[in-house]
This record gives sequence, C-alpha cells and structure tokens, in this order.
Amino acid sequence: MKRRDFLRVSAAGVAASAMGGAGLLSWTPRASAATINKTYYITAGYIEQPDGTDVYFRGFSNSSGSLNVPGESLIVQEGDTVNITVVNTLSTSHSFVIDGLVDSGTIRGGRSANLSFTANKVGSFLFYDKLNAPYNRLVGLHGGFAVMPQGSNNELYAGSPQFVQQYFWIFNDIDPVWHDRIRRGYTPSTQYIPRYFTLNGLSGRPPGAPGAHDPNIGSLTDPRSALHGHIGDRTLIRMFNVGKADQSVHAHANHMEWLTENGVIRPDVWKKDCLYLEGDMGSIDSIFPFETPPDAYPPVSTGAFPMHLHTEMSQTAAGGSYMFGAMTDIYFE
Ligand SMILES: [Cu+2]
Repeated sequence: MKRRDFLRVSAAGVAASAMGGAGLLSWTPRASAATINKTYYITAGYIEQPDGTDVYFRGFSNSSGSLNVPGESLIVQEGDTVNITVVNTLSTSHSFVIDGLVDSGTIRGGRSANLSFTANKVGSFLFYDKLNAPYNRLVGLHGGFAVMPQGSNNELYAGSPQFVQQYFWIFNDIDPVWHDRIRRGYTPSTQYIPRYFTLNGLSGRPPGAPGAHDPNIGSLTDPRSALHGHIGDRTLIRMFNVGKADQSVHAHANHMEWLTENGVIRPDVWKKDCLYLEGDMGSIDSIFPFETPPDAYPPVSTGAFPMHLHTEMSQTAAGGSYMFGAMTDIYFE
C-alpha cells in the first residue's frame, strides 16, 4: 500500500465526516417506491484515540478524500430500488454486503462495483465488508442501513410499537496491534486485546478532557449518538456490535423497550435497563421512551443521563483511562 493511500484525519477531518451524517434521523413516508443512489469510497487513514495514539482504520467514506467510520447510515423504504456504487480507492480487495439483500463479491483494489437491489425486507441491517472476516469489518468497514415499512414513519415493522425519531448506535472495540497488522497486509497473529471502545466511531471525552463537548471528537455530544428529546419523544435505537466483545448496554433515566434481538422480533416487548448485545455483529432494536424518569428525586423532566456499557473495560481507553470508552448522553429537554 502506498503512502498516498493514507489520509491523516485531524480533528478537522473528523469534523467533516461526523457532521456529514444526520444525527437525529427522520423519515418521511412516500406513496410509491423511489430509487436511492449512494456512492461509498473505500478509504484508509488514521484516527486519533483518547490517549493521543493514531490508529489505522478503513471506511466506507463519503468521498475519496475523507474517512468515515462508520460509513454514513442510510434509511430507505420497503420496495425502493437501492443503487450503491462502491469505489475501492485502496490496493486491497474489499466487499460490500448487507446480509439477505446484497453481496458485491470481491471488489479488487482500484476497482468499483455498481450494486442494485430491491429493499424487500424491513428492519435494521449492517452494511460491511465480509472479506478477510472479521478483520476488514473491525478496522472500520461497516455502517447502518434501515428499511422502513412501506408508508410508515413510526414503526420498525408493521404493527410494531411506535416512535417519533431514530438513531443508529454502532459499537466497536479496537485492538491497535491488530489494526496495524492489517495495515501492513498481514493477518493478526496475537491475542485480541481491545484498548479502545467506540460508539459510532468515537469514544467518550469526560468534562475537563481535551475534546470534551466537541461533537466531532467526543461521543457524549456526537449528534449521531446522543439522544435528545422531550417527554414523550419515543426514540428507536438500532444497535449493532461490530466488535468482538459482548456488551451490556445500559440506559439511565428510563428502561428501554426491547423489540428485536439479532434480527428476530421478540414475542413480548420487555422493558429493561440493560440489554445484552452480542459481539461479532450482534444487534438489537429498542425504543427509549423518554418518559418522566421514575426514580429521580426530586422529580425531574429535564436533564442529561448517561448511556454506557457495563463491562468496566469498555469504559476505559488505553488500558486505564476511565470515562474514555463507549458511552453517550441522553438529554431530556
Ligand atoms: Cu449503568
């Protein structure tokens, strides 16, 4: 791989990618199916981690000069024709796969693929690179894809509990030794030791830390991750775990309505504060109901509450730094 294949992603570069995607995703139903066109550029570069270490990533990016990890999410409607062009700007082979919907096969270095499929399954999906599994996915080649039921703007599937807004939460865990090994074209050969934990590509920056309150650097304020709502703004969260570590997703303030597990609709909707999210592409759909927090005293209807993972390791970076892991905030406005 040549030096020019690499992009140096500074804070400014990350700004461009983070703000390129919508934070709070809305959806307007259409009477008839549409044709959706999207181009992803497979690019590579470095993203600075909370301890200052630059770690190598690859992404499905919005331009040949940016690096988006995860790739920008897409929401389409059942029945839409989806045309996706994947431009592989790297010298390595990659693929673009949405299980059950599309599989590009191998896209060799320097080549492009024009994919077309009908979005004939509703729900939450991951697009990812299935080659060299799981390594290409782990180093950043993944993103969220959703198919809304035809004519609906408030259901996960026909007849599901309803919501008024939706987000993707894509979790990853990062072993920088593996990432560097993949950069050099080898298969990782050491024990997997994740040192960084991300939500939608970013880690927490607690108050006082460099980058705190910067939505392009910290996951606590990233508009793709932090939930914002008023009482009653029921919020669908489409969660994926592209990393290898199993996680427990814990929301404060309200219990979450647990709708699906690994793509399967649950027979009953349970309300839980912790949801078990399997590693290696586990998925969950849940609704955060934005109800008046039942346990706060004195009673409150506004304020910020955390969402974090319940493995202690996932709340750290670089083997120690606490509160620099996979977390965000939930803002009652
Ligand atoms: Cu907790």
